[in-house]
Amino acid sequence: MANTVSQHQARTAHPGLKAWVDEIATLTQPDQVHWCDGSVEEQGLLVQTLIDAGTVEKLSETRRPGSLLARSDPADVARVEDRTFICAQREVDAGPNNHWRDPEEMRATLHALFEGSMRGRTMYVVPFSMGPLGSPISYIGVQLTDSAYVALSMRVMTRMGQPALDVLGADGDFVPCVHSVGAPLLDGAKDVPWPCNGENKYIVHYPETREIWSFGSGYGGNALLGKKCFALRIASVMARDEGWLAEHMLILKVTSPEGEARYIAGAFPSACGKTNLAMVVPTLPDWKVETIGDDIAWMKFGEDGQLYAVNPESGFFGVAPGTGARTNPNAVDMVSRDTVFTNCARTDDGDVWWEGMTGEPPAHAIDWRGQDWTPDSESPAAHPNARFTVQAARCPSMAPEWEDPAGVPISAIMLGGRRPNVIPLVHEATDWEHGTFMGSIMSSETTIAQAGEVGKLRFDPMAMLPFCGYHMGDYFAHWLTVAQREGARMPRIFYVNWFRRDDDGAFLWPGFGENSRVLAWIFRRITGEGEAVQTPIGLLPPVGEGGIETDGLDVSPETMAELLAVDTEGWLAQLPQFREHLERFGDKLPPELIAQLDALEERLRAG
Ligand code: GTP
Ligand code: SPV
Ligand code: MN
Repeated sequence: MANTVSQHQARTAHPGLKAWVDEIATLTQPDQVHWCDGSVEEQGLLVQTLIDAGTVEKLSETRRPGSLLARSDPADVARVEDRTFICAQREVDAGPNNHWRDPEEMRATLHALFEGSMRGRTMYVVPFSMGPLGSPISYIGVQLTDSAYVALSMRVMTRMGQPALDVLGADGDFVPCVHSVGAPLLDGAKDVPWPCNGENKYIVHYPETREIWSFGSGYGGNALLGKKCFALRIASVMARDEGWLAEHMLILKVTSPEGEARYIAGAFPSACGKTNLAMVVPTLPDWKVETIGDDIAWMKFGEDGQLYAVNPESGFFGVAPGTGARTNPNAVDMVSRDTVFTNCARTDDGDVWWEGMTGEPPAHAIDWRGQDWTPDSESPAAHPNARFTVQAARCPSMAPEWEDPAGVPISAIMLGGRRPNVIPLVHEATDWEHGTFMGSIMSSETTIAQAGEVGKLRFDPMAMLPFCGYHMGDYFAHWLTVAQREGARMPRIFYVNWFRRDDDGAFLWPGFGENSRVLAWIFRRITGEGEAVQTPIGLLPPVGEGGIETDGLDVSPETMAELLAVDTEGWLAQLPQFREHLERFGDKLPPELIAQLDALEERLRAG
């Protein structure tokens, strides 16, 4: 095996890239260096390496062809926001939304950690394109990693390998991303199935030099550095500097019964429904929804003044629990083969299982920790942040144009989060500035996608709180500024909430496929046919005629009225929190947002 690996040669004429790879190899001292070409042979090699190491096991070829199951270390199951740093030169540029460390001090800390950190391992050189290869909206990154699991995942999640090196050419720019699981194998020590460094995790970004260094974790956004680290934290800084938007948004295409199509983006925090909505199967007859992306949108202005979006990723790293035939049949089909599952349970017939996959749990399974599990067990079979990793091309609802290098024109942006009360099912901003304000006061209950307490309400502006690579006050200003551009035709902004609950904690709105009813109303608003009523908080669908289509919907008229009511008392009670939240951003808070808050208060008090 070692020989096969070392046979790979760098097929790049980029002196800067070669010098950097040499420099990092000298620092981290891997046994060998493997330049990833993205070939099928290489995929086979990575899979075999992972099987030999016990990191993954093959699932049944009849039940789940071409698929693998990985079990992570229980200390490495989600993003670690308290170990994520933005090391801008000046603390004020990182803002109160980020953990800041002095870049020089951080470089010294990391240098010590990375020194020799890849001993006994292979360093994979993973060139990748975020966005369609060669698109004017795309960028190149190169990740160095000592994890074969990460290299294999990057192959799914990005356009990885020789084609990315070809785009880079001899002198192109790339974002350097250095990753180590932080578990060197000294003197032939035996490896563990999921090497990581539970005590010493660092997810570090240098925004000015556009560099990423990640240490100690092999899981998801901590380790697949093209995703949150590059495509959001670093890209948000690039977008600010260059006049575009890098956002934590799904992108979908809606086609009406008349055959007209529109593209809509949606910013919901982690584990708040982006993947599900991006692949939704409408319950409304004759409406069609197709998928462009499920997590990240890069949007640049076209000559016509519209924002054109690409999905920078080429795969899905989706939440497994809750994914079932009723909630997301497209995803069920998509993961039926050629998928890497992480922290799901394994059934006795060599398949995977998770809570919400089927109505009936298996009588016995091996849980995500590798232990016997039965429906009587106290803990879930799959970790709540268990994920599937699969190529986007496997998704039956992909829109044919999902890889169009020109991107797709965005007509509307949805904002949303988990709010058990106050926030109605949907309301529309009166204009871009009002919509920016809505985004700035977004809040949501925390989920299992990040380490920490679950179900705690926190402000998460534009779903970017953990992902904005600079001061959020500057980020709000950037949203306001892009709309000032000559000839800009900004998307309309809508705030949705699928997560209202009754007094017993049950969801008031059935969600999933029924969300198509809200998409249809948004569509009609964009095309100018839809009705809305002006309220103190914005534009709402009329209850009944002309509003949300309720034919065939199993929700009582009373509940619909509750979902679409303006809870004036509830909003008034939140105003002091909104103010306190916005004031955190100090001098950098655009005055327009305080003016919006004052105006909202005035309208609410006027009734
Ligand atoms: P990240 O990948 O972490 O960014 O998450 P995401 O925003 O893509 O969330 P995803 O679609 O994976 O959904 C996360 C959880 O929310 C799953 O358990 C879903 O079952 C649940 N969910 C998604 N859509 C709805 C909905 O319309 N209603 C309800 N009640 N739950 C939903
Ligand atoms: C999220 O947490 O928003 C995710 C999962 O999409 S991760 O890739 O781990 O960031
Ligand atoms: Mn996400």
